[in-house]
Amino acid sequence: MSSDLLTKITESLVDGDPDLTVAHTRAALAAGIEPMAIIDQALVPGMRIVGEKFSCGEYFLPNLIVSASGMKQAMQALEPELGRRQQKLKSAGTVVIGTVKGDIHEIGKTLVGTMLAANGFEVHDLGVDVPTEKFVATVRDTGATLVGLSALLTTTMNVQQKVIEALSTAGLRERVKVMVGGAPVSRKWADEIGADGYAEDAVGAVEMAAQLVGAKA
Ligand code: B12
Repeated sequence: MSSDLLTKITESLVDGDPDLTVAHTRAALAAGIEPMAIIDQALVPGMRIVGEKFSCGEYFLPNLIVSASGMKQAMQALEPELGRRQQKLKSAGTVVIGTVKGDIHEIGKTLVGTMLAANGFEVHDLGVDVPTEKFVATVRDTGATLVGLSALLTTTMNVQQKVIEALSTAGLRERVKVMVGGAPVSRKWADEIGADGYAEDAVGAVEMAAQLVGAKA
């Protein structure tokens, strides 16, 4: 019975039906399944499948967006119960993410943030047009070990470099890895500006994040 419900949650997430994912999630809670079990045994495996389908070309961006939204809504449904039980998500690491100053493109950055959260990272999404000092202050305040910088314009790519320099100036560069991305960004650019990692898409970003945080531990 409970494994049936967990399977239904996973399937609806993979099929891209957020309403059904939320409905099954609520049914699972009502059936007495622990919120952490729903996350670990249904939602996270579902997002993993979606990521694999995207990587092999079976799924496309819209699939990723809908499933990520299903995951997000299900997590929102679970949050009060998690709080009540004082269960904490086992964090894979703390990440600060945002689109750099001068750039208001948010879709890709938000997708990366959502996928990171779906994969167990504690994500502080600063939004778009984020001042360099805000990245630095949030890294300092949250103790984040990873920062993700998004830039969609050739004219704002250089701001990624400015953030890296500002982190160094603030004495934080030793303890924080920097991952960059966005349509005009490349691995070559990442190397040039001294970033630790680059990923082409949200699935790659999760892999890169796990690698970078693992490398830090
Ligand atoms: C939607 C869009 C907009 C929307 C943004 C709405 C929003 N809420 O985000 C609006 C209409 C506001 C907009 C405005 C502008 N835009 Co625009 N926009 C786009 C468009 C069509 C799609 C971007 C998008 O959302 N893609 C879908 C997401 C999922 O993909 P993504 O952002 O690339 O993100 C993925 C990866 O890059 C990566 N990634 C992204 N961030 C990060 C971060 C990390 C850490 C990692 C690891 C990975 C990662 O993972 C993501 C998920 O797979 C692109 C075209 C394009 N091909 O990119 C132009 C585009 C980016 N825009 C462009 C331009 C010129 C502008 C404007 C200057 C237009 C104008 N004259 O006003 C303004 C800029 C305003 C500003 N100051 O930022 C140009 C940029 C050209 C250039 N080389 O600089 C593009 C390429 C269009 C073009 N071909 O000319 N835009």
